[in-house]
Amino acid sequence: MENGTHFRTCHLCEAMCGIAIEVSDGEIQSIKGDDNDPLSQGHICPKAVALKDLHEDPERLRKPVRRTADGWQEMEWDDALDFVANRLHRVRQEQGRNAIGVYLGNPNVHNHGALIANPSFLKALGTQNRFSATSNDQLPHMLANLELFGHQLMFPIPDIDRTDLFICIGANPMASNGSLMTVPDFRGRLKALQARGGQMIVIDPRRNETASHADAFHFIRPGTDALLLMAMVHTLFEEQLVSPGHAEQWLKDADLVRLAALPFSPEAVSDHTGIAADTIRDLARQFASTPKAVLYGRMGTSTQAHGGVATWLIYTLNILAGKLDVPGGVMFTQPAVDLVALAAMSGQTGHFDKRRSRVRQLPEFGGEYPASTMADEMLTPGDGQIRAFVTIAGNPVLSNPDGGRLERALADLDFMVSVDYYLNETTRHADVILPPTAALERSHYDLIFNLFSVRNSAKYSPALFERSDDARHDWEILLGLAHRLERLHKGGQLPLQTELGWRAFRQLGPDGILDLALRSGPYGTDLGPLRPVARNLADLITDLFPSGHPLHGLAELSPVYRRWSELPKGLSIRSLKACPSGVDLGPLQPCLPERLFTRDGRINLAPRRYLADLDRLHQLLASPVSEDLQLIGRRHVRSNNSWLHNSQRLVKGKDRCTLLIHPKDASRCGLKPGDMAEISSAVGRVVLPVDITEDVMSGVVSIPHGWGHTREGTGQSIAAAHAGASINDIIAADQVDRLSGTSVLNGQSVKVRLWRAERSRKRA
Ligand SMILES: Nc1nc2c(c(=O)[nH]1)N[C@H]1C(S)=C(S)[C@@H](COP(=O)(O)OP(=O)(O)OC[C@H]3O[C@@H](n4cnc5c(=O)[nH]c(N)nc54)[C@H](O)[C@@H]3O)O[C@H]1N2
Ligand SMILES: Nc1nc2c(c(=O)[nH]1)N[C@H]1C(S)=C(S)[C@@H](COP(=O)(O)OP(=O)(O)OC[C@H]3O[C@@H](n4cnc5c(=O)[nH]c(N)nc54)[C@H](O)[C@@H]3O)O[C@H]1N2
Ligand code: SF4
Ligand SMILES: [Mo]
Repeated sequence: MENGTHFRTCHLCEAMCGIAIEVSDGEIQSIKGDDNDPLSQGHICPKAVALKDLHEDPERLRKPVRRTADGWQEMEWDDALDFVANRLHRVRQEQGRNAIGVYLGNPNVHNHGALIANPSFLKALGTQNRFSATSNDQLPHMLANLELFGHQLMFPIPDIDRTDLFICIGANPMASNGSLMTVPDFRGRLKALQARGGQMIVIDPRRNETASHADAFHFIRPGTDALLLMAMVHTLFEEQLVSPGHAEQWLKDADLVRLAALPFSPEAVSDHTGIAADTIRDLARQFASTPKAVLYGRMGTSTQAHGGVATWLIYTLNILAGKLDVPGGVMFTQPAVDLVALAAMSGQTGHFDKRRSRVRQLPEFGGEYPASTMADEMLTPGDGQIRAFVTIAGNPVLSNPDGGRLERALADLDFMVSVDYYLNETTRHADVILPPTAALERSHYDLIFNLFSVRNSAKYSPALFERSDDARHDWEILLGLAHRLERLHKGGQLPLQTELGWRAFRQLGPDGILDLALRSGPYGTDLGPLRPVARNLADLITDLFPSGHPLHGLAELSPVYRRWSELPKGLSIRSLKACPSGVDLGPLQPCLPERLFTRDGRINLAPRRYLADLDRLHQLLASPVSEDLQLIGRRHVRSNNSWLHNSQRLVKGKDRCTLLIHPKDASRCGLKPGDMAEISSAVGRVVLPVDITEDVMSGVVSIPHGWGHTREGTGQSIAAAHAGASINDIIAADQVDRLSGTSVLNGQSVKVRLWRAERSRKRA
């Protein structure tokens, strides 16, 4: 490791901030924002500095460990991989392939090695019991992409740098730094927006960190967004404000949307949403009459009982008001590794509800079942019951609804393996933990977040620290397991051609494949005489990917592809290495209709699935407004899901895992400042300090997720000293958005009361 400044991308959240890491004597001296990064221009948040803690954390696992009667025992890599492959193979032989379940957590998408290796591993597992964080997150967006644009990866992204009106509903980019909107320095971009006379409006059950910078803010009752959005659609039609602009020529069935919205007048939805009818009309008018405007929704509108319909309506409003595919509206990215085009070329634009889960009959999305039903599949006997489980970079005990039940299910398995470098609430149930290298020991390229970026750019970061001989990357672990499994399935031997493929894959590694993808992508370099060689190589390795995997398209791509012929050329790993702060590839560009993947080349505004789900919305409108307290989540800029709490500098200070409650509700529940509250639901209860505040809507309480480091036998002492409680211990897993299968993480009913032990302690 050389002394000096190393430039790379922070991989912790979606913002892709450029960082400058000062190293001397093999140690990190400082981590600062990289002013030359074309996207983030020097911005970072407090988490970036914690990359040092993560790297140096003595509690981070560095070698495989196996659970024994005398505790965890270290293993050599080959032994560990053989052992795991044999155990998984045995389960498959004895109980069938679906007896193995697998869960992929969020950090996989921040890791190009894992992204490239996972499909081969999943193929080798061969199970239909696949789960991921998607169904606790962005599934409704992917479904809307698929239904409206014909491709699950066609995410419309707010063109925030050129818009004049940013309506933010159910998102908190000031804390999250943006999601499905890679937007480093949201604050700075917002200031610029406001400086050019633009406005931001926030709609949320909590006056969140983003709201405090807004020009207008409206409370909304959790789970009622679809009603509000319907009323906005209603108003657009009623007041002849529908004006799709250049998208009009590809639209169909707008009239069905008009009819669907008829019963949802602003007056009709006002009580339920908690927003005055006049305010709703004004919102619709302001949105329609501002030429450059964006309506943006995220976790709050997606992970709730009507997440599917709410997300569809957000898309629909943008389209009806003429904000799609125009500067200042919602636009599509053109990343250097064009996963959209690659996937389309290999025939994989996505699918939904091709089959249903065994126990609850929930729909698959992209080959995954809703994570809310993971425990059911483990605990319910019968053919296809999950008896062995694999987690890769996930902590579902804390991140999944009803973590308590999932925990019991994990404890009851025949075998479990986790690819993870922490012994945490989930991995403590594993028989073997396989820890990968830490982020700074591997190269980095954002395959996914460039799809969401508010501006096109590209950046490659080589590994900063050399890994030890005894360390394995995620991709090596996954390929190691996949190769062993494939051999075992075939009775020990694979055909020569396949073995050659494996060797080529390992030799190329994710960086070799990335290089091919960059060179053959929109900003690549024509390979010239190397093209046939690359094609053979790509053909060889693509055998190892499932059919329909984006990499199958690799050999067909070309930087001189018609649509791309205008773009600047020359990207490869080598050329990117010469620009360690990254290269700017310009603002988002209109790309429709070429980039539409629907069969008829049009945008169907009223897909059957959404219309069929409107019965539930009518029922919501017809039922009385709930008197129960509604639970919502929250995020804090110094935390990241469940796994950064072992960094002292991030957890220090005021307790952040608290219950936010409105003064009226607090007094109704007999709570005063300084009290502890017991929050309970049908599935569990947690106890937390109360934070009484008018920033949360009356009738709503808020708890952040990712806490609850109270479980025995974990290996994160700092996290355990700042344990908090897990919101997912009281979120029921049987509540999903019935349309999409997405977990209802926001808007479940809970009961709150003074915690009795606290009461008695005070009396004493
Ligand atoms: N109630 C509620 N629940 C939620 C949410 C919410 O808002 N409210 N949010 C949901 C969302 S959006 C998400 S994305 C999920 C996240 O849920 P998960 O992905 O299940 O959980 P994380 O907390 O991100 O845990 C990541 C795990 O990966 C490990 N890890 C970190 N980096 C690496 C790596 O490079 N390689 C490997 N192999 N392991 C690594 C960490 O040690 C940790 O164990 O939580 C969801 N759960
Ligand atoms: N600091 C930090 N950054 C992160 C993460 C993190 O854990 N910490 N996680 C990353 C991940 S994995 C993701 S997916 C993103 C998420 O990014 P965001 O979606 O921006 O983050 P959240 O804080 O979950 O914002 C959800 C908002 O919805 C509101 N809300 C809850 N229920 C409702 C409702 O029914 N209707 C409406 N309108 N609003 C509602 C909440 O009050 C909250 O303000 O953040 C990413 N960035
Ligand atoms: S916002 Fe913070 S955590 Fe996210 S990429 Fe930037 S520095 Fe990293
Ligand atoms: Mo997420």
